[in-house]
Order: sequence, then C-alpha cells, then structure tokens
Amino acid sequence: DLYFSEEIRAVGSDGIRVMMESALTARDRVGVQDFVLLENHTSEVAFIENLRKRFKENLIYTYIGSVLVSMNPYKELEIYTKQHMERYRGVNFYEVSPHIYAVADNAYRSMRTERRDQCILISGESGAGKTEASKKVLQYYAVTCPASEHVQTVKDRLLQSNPVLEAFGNAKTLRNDNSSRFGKYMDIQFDFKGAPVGGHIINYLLEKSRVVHQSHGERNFHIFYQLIEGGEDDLLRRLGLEKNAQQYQYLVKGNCPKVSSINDRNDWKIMRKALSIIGFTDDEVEELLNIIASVLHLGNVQYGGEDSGSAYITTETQIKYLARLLGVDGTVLKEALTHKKIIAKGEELMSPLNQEQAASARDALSKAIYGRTFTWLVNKINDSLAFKVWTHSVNASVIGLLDIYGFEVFQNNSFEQFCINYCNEKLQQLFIELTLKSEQEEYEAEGITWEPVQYFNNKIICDLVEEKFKGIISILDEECLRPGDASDITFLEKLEDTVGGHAHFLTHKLADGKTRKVMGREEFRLIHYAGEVNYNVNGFLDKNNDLLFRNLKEVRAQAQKKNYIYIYIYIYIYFHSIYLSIYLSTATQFKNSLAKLMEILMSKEPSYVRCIKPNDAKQAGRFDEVLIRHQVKYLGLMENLRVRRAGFAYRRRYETFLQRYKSLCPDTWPNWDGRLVDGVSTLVKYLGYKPEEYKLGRTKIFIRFPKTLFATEDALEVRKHSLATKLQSSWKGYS
Ligand code: AD9
Ligand code: MG
Repeated sequence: DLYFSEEIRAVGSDGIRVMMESALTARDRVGVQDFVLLENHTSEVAFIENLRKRFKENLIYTYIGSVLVSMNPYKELEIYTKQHMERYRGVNFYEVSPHIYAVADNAYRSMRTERRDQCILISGESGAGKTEASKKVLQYYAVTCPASEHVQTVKDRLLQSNPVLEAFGNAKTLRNDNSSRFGKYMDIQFDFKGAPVGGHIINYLLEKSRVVHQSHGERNFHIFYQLIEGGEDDLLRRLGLEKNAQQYQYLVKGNCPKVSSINDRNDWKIMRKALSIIGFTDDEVEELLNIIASVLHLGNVQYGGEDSGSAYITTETQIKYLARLLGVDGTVLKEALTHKKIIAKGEELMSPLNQEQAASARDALSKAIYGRTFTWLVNKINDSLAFKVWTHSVNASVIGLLDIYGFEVFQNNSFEQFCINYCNEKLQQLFIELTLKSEQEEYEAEGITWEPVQYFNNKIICDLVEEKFKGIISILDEECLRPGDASDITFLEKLEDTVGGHAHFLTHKLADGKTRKVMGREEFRLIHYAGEVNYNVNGFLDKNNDLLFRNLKEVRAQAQKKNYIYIYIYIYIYFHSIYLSIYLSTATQFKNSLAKLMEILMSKEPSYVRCIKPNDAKQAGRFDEVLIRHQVKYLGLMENLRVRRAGFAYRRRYETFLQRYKSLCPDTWPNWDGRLVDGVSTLVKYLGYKPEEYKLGRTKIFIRFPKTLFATEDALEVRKHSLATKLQSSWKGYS
C-alpha cells in the first residue's frame, strides 16, 4: 500500500508503535477532542468525564466546534515551544490537536484571507487561566508574524505592556496569586503584510477599593511591593519610603506581605525595564512613582480628635512628603484632608470632618488618585502602541483580545459582582447573536435548508439591568442623586416598586405579603442566564458614586506640576468636589463602556476561549468535580454544545474531507479526478451514509450527527491499525 508505506518510511519503526498506540483504544483513554463527538451530547456527566480523561493526560484543550475549552493545568506544560507554534501555523483546525495556538492562527488566517477583523473572547472565573491564555495568543503572534525593524519595536511594546499593566492592575487574591483586578480589551493592528504594527488597550472597572483595603490573605496591587522590595536606595530616599512593607497601613490589612509564588524584587526589574521599552522617560517614571509613593504616605496619615469632634492630623512627616511629591501646599492639603466644602446660601464654607469622616476622605483621595493613575498609564501605553499611519498601509486589520472577568457567585455578592455579571449577560447576548447569526449565514451561503435553533434569549435580563428610567442601573443612579434620606435600603425598596414583578427579579417579599425565608432583607436576586445570584445592597450607593471632574484646563495654569494626573490631584485637593459639572455614576460609566465594547465586538468575527479552573487549591493534577460542574454551568457550555449540535455537528470543505478519507473507498483511492462534490458523494455512499445524515452544500459537506463522522474516523483508524500490524510483522521477519 503506497499510501501507508510512504508514511512508514517517513516515521520509522518508533513511529509505527506510536501510531498503533494511537489507534482505537486511544479514544477511551484520552476522550474526544471535540465535545460535539460525544455519543450523548446532552449528558453533563459525559461532558465532565471527557474533561477528566483529557485533564489526566495533560490534554488541557478540547473543542466545542470552534470554541476552545481550556483547563488550567497549574503546572508548566511543554506545549508552548517555538516548535509547537510552527506546528499550528497555517494548519487546519481539525488536523492538529486542540490548542490556543490553533485559535490564534485561525483568527489570523481568517483576518488575512477574508479581510475581516477578528476578536478572541476569553472568559472564565478568577484563576481559570484567561490572562495566561491571552498572553499565549500575543506570544504566538509575536513569534510567527512577519517582522521588520519597526514591527519588532511594536511586538516588544505589545508584549511589555503586560508586565506593566499587571504590576499596577493585578494583585494576590485568595483565588489567584496574580489576579487581574480590571477587565481588558486589546486590539492588535496588522498591516497588509500581516505584520503587527500597532495596538490599543481599553480597561474596564479597576477594583480601586483594594488600594485602601484588602481582605485577609490578600494583597494590594503588586506595584507597591515591587517598589518597596526592588526600588533602588536612592529612589526610595527621594520618595521618602522605607524598605519595609509592614510600615504602610495600606499594605498590612491582608496580613500577607510575602507570597511564595511571587518574587517582587525580580518583578520590579522586569516592570522597570518594560516601562523603558514602552518608551517612558526617566522623568515620567519618576512622576509615576511619586504618585505611587504618595498613596502609601496618604495611607499613613493619622487623625486625632478635638473635643469638638473635629479631626486633626497627627502625622506631620507624611504631610511634608505628600506636599512635595504631589506639588501642593501643605496647609491646603491638610485642610482638604480634614474639611469638606459645602455651599450654604450661595456661599462656600469649609465644614470640619470628624475622625471617621476624615479617614474616609483620605481613603477616597487615595482611591481616586490610584484610579486616575491607572487610566493615565493605559493612555501612555496606548500612545506608545499607536499605529503610525505614515509608515504603513492605512488599512490595518485588527484582532481584538478580550480578557474579562467571568461570571461570579460568592457567598456574599455586592456591587462589583453585579457589574461583572451584567457584563457577562452582555457577552452572552453577543454570543447568541454572533454564533447563531454566523451559523445561519453559513447555511445560507452553502444553500442548506435548516431549522432555526430554539434558545433562551437573555435580552430580557440585560434590559432589566440597563433600561432607561426603569432598569436597575437607572434606579440606582436616581437614588445616588436624590438628596435627603436616600440609602441602600431605599434603593432596594425602589427596586421592589419598579421591577418587583419582573420574571428575573426577586426579593424576600412574596406577592402575598409573606416573607421568602431563604433571602436576606438586604438582598435582591437576579435570575441570570447562567443561574441565580443574590446581591446584598450594602454599599451599592457609595460604590456607584464616582465623581467625575472636568474643567481640567482651567486650573492647569495654577498647578505647580503640569502633568495631567497631577492636575487632577490638584483639582481634587483644592476644589473638593466642586468641579462636578457632569455626574456619571460608576454603573452608568460601566454600562456605556460595555455598550461601546459590544459595538466593537459586533463588527468582528469572534473566536471563543472558555477557561476552567480545576480546583481551588491552585494544585496540579487535582480535578474537583463539583467546582468544574459549576463552571460548565456558568460558562453555558452545555448550551453551547446544544446549539452547535442542533444544526449540523460537522462541516468540512470537500477537498479536506476527500483528502482525509479517500483511502476508505476504492473509487476515490488513490485519487479522484472528477468534481470534488461527486467524489465526496461517491465516498459517503460507499461508506453507507444515509440521506438524512448529511447534506452537500456548495463547497462543504455538512454532517448532522457526530456518530457518522465518528464511524468514519474509526474506519480510518482500523485501516491504519491493521496495515501497521501487517507491516510491522513483516518488518520483524525481515530484521
Ligand atoms: V483572574 O480573573 O485575572 O483572577 P485568570 O486571568 O483567569 O484569573 P490566570 O491566567 O492569571 O487566571 O491564571 C492563574 C494561574 O494559573 C497562573 O498564574 C498560572 O500559574 C496558572 N496557569 C494558567 N494557565 C496556565 C497554563 N496554560 N499553563 C500553566 C497556567 N499554568
Ligand atoms: Mg487575569
């Protein structure tokens, strides 16, 4: 057999053994590489079993059609080498084992051949491997895409944006030692040759509260520890900092200064170098660190109380450093930290704060400064990644990478979970729209008749959250702006009045006036597409109030330091919240930015990566079934599979199909000379496909049930196996 002997010559006797090993029994051991091939596709048990088998064999990637399911191995696998990258380059999805590189390559090729912008959407819960996956995609492009001198600079900057953003936006949490505390969307722009020539990053909802408080066992953002552990003596002296994290109130709340998996000193060097590569000047770095140091000094500002109850500052040294670092007057700063400006009868008055109020004013300033600094940093990185039109073709194509928080359900869910889960509802909407739409488009293009799939459209939940005037966010904003007795509880009451009858909303109150026992009095429940979540309204109003300052220009002349971020601080300190010309709440800002994100993503062709965390202990080899089942549910994977299976489970281009299976039919073997569609038709008839099992489109064969393709794959394996046995015994005789 020419076909096989050629193969044998190529692989040698070891190759035969490998091939035999990979014959029929292999599937029992390693499961199927596409869930669509599962015999019982509605069975969650079968789904989990398949994940388990593959996980045990270190096969962390599995498809659902073109969606990649990725399990965090919690150990370094030898599957990200340059050789691996080469293996996936320009190769068809189904010819190689599932891999994040296959997704990256597929998106890249679609962008190149179809001239269509792409996006890769990565989701999953904290610690599931989203950020790692997005880094793998970026590395894949950095290594495999064509390069020139300019392109090399862009590639370097794209890669180096990660350590910088992670230093300022990631932290050790209970779930992940390197948890991203912000959502991130990154565009990579390619020129007509397919070389990366620019990039742009959008950040979402940084968890600012971490700056002033961390739960037990968690840390503040990495940058603080990096600076203190790794900062040069000279630098620390200039910043007035001591080389001891324990000295700083903002770094001791979680009682977790050191983490075994983190080397702050080393990370400092990496981050510092990355800043230089991105193009920060030494002065800019110094300004940035001034601000980071200021936050630490602010945290150490302590208060005493006068007899009258008014707060005064007991820590003069901090004020001295702060005034210098921020370029403000010490007296004004002190006043800002102990008073608030009120307007009474048209007159501005300074009203003293008590100790508790003063401490929150101090913390509010720290959070605001850090949040602004992060935005400034992202803007700076964007400047450096900006696509230089004059050196390249104007028609850049784009691949977007979305690394955003997955669905979250905790014991106690607050405003943050509300925003995050709302974001996931929006992404699910997009998924429904784009997947079903593209599926439908493909059937149409191929001239295949099909029945539309029934699915739950979660638009009703999105509306419940975001509708104007009567959506949850609108009601929340209304309470935030209402003077008088507005509180978290009045917000809850308003919700009950307005959306109480909604099919996806519940509180402890039952329609007959009785009380639902399982729910707390401060909670409301949303029935999300992925499951039910109870939200505690405590803190909703405060967290939603984010004052947005405008009129920056006006005070630019007055401030000692001209950098945007200093001017912001200047305004904050000198004018208290008086420059509040436009009010946009946190939730509304988030809603608007999500709407923009949806627009961006809608214009692109999506690929999906769904990440799963195998256990809560961050341990290799541990498969916690309960935890995994939970994620399979929240990621909507069974639904995913159902949608994929509802139409035609498999589709392949005629040439690919014929090439793979032609050896199974004497009429198509070794070559088919006629039209491809006739060759495929002859082949499948010979294999005994029944008419209801497949359809022939314009360029592709559509196979309805996986078992059909499964049987064909088996036939191929059997053929290889028997040939290999035959050949090996004759080879043994020969030797
Ligand atoms: V969070 O929502 O930002 O808290 P992520 O981003 O989903 O979360 P991350 O990518 O940070 O999780 O992964 C967590 C840790 O898992 C990493 O620090 C690695 O130690 C580990 N990990 C994740 N993916 C891989 C992998 N493909 N290979 C090896 C991995 N280790
Ligand atoms: Mg992350």
